[in-house]
Amino acid sequence: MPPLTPVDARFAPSSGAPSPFAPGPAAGSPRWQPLRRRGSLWLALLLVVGPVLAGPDAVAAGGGDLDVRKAAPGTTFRDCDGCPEMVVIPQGEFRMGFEGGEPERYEGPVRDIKIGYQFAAGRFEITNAQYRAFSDDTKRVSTKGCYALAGKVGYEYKPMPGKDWQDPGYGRPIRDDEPAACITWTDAHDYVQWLARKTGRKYRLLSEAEWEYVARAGQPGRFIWGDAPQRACEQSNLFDASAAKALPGTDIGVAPCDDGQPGVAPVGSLKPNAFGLYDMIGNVWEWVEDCYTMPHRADAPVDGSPQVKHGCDRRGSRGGSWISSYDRQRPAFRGRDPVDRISQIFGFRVARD
Ligand SMILES: [Ca+2]
Repeated sequence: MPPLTPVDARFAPSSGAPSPFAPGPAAGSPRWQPLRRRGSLWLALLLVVGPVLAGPDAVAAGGGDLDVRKAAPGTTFRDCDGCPEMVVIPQGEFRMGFEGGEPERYEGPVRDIKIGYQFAAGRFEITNAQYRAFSDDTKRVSTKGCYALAGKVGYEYKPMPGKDWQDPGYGRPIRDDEPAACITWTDAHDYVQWLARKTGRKYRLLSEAEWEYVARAGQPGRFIWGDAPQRACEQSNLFDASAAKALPGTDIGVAPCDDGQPGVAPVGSLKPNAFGLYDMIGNVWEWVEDCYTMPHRADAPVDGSPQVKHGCDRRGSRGGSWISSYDRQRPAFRGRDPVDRISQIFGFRVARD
């Protein structure tokens, strides 16, 4: 096996080769629909008022004994002070994946997924403040040597001695409200187990299918911004015009817009999606529960549960980052790395049943 590097370090800019995204059946397509009329109404309601409900001042309520399988979709809550804010997600179905992708990163076959249960997803990526609470409470010894951008010019990611989540290599102190980064899959998994113990609630990571479902939020196709690339920066902190200006010589695909964030950004800096979730695409990659096989196996679950039987030397990560190529900022793109991979652009989001 060749040396493994963070997902973005393997990106090869276009060199005249055919686009890896040859036209194929559109993922998503008009077949996305909630399972029941009740769900359809919820989605319609969320599409209209979700961003309003999810505004920065919409303080979470409830929590504790909240039954996410019965609560109204769109309900936000927090199970304790310092716990992540959660949003109740309606059941539904969608088409997962894409009949294309980079060489060795085929994203198909496109599959029909039915999520016949409600769950809650983190409204934001887990922040440094939230991760610190876990780290302090468990006296966790952080892994050092995080892959980080090696310089201010060009795009070179390599293990940086001493770098960890407390100093991911930004060249400045971290902020409490930025997403925790330099997080391994094991770190993320241990966090949700700690949070479950602390709250007595069923916290876990999202499955790949759940992640793509909530990232799409009803949006089929390659990008969540549809066919309007100039809108890419509305919801997503991407490698955009401001990042390209701040990091000259970084030869990766630049988003055709300006999100005003040259680097990692505090969570929730941009607009939420129709489910009221922030930063699903961009900011940091988000670890998911699933082990990685490519293509999806014929016996892989299609009910929203994770695939954890095969390929568990690597786990999935989703959603791109503030320094990912534009072609990777797609809801179907599948990152995959060893469970102990530690990178400046790897973070996570939590789920709860
Ligand atoms: Ca940006």
